[in-house]
Amino acid sequence: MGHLKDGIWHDEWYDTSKSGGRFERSSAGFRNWITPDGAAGPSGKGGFEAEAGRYHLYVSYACPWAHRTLIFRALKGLEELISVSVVHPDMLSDGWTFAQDFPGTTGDALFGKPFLRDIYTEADPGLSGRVTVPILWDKKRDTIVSNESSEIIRMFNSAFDAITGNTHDFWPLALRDEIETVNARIYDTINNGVYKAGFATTQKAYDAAIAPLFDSLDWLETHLSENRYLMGEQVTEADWRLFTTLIRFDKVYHGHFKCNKRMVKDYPAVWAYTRALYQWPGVRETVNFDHIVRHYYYSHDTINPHRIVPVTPDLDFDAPHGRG
Ligand SMILES: N[C@@H](CCC(=O)N[C@@H](CS)C(=O)NCC(=O)O)C(=O)O
Repeated sequence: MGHLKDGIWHDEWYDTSKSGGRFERSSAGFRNWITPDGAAGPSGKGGFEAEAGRYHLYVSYACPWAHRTLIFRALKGLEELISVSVVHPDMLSDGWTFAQDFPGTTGDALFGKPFLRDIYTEADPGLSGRVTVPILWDKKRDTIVSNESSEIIRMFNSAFDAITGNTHDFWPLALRDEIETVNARIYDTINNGVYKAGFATTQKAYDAAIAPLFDSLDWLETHLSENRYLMGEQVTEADWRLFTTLIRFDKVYHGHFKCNKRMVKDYPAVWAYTRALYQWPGVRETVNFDHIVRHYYYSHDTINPHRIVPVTPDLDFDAPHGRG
């Protein structure tokens, strides 16, 4: 685990000494957009037009942010258009690697490189920054389009519609303001909230993360008892962004990140909602619990120094959800 400085790898864990023990996620560096005609998106440069076979996704099955992009690739019928490389679940002193001694890994399908950091330096040999998944790579211009999952899913939502004919809209214009509001709360208190609890290095930082996390889960239980999805009757990106944290919660975050006040399965509506999303056509195939459980328990040696990978609860995600 580390980061690149001027293109050189430095093996260092997150430094929480300057933030009172709080984990602070750094922002992604590549912010271009694929658009139907190659026009520049809301940020970054233009020139990335939607084309079949041009783009490649680097993901970890373990990572909730990368998982969003795999879900959108499936929901939007992009599997044949956008190829994928899957890293090894262990993220140790070399960061994410393309080792292939774990089922489901693919190696680096484009360059045959050993490490994910090599993809970043391929785009920019002097790069400084964290080496994160997901990465959306452009095979034509040989560079990274984006390494920000929240933006990659919005590209996938619409940029390729004219090619695929799939016009399902998970970010509908009429709901955008409401989606942004819900996304902000869920990102801060749940998606990133579990990380803030788990990576906290002071009691105060942990306490500050855990209370809002469970407040939000309590709120979700009420909201999802009255509404089928976060926005009511229509499934949107807000649901898929929430799902990738809920699906990991009982097996990993509850124990490993000390989010042990309650489990998702203790919240009847949230648990049924999680199963309903899991059972959505194409989604089950994006969930790989072997990678998820192994990654967290084996990679975070500041939290779990003996790297014991525990047994996790048997959960029947295929049980009927009763939510229509
Ligand atoms: N803003 C990024 C965050 C991605 C991210 O933090 N990914 C984690 C894996 S879950 C990672 O690769 N971490 C490696 C590191 O921080 O060095 C996104 O949402 O795309």
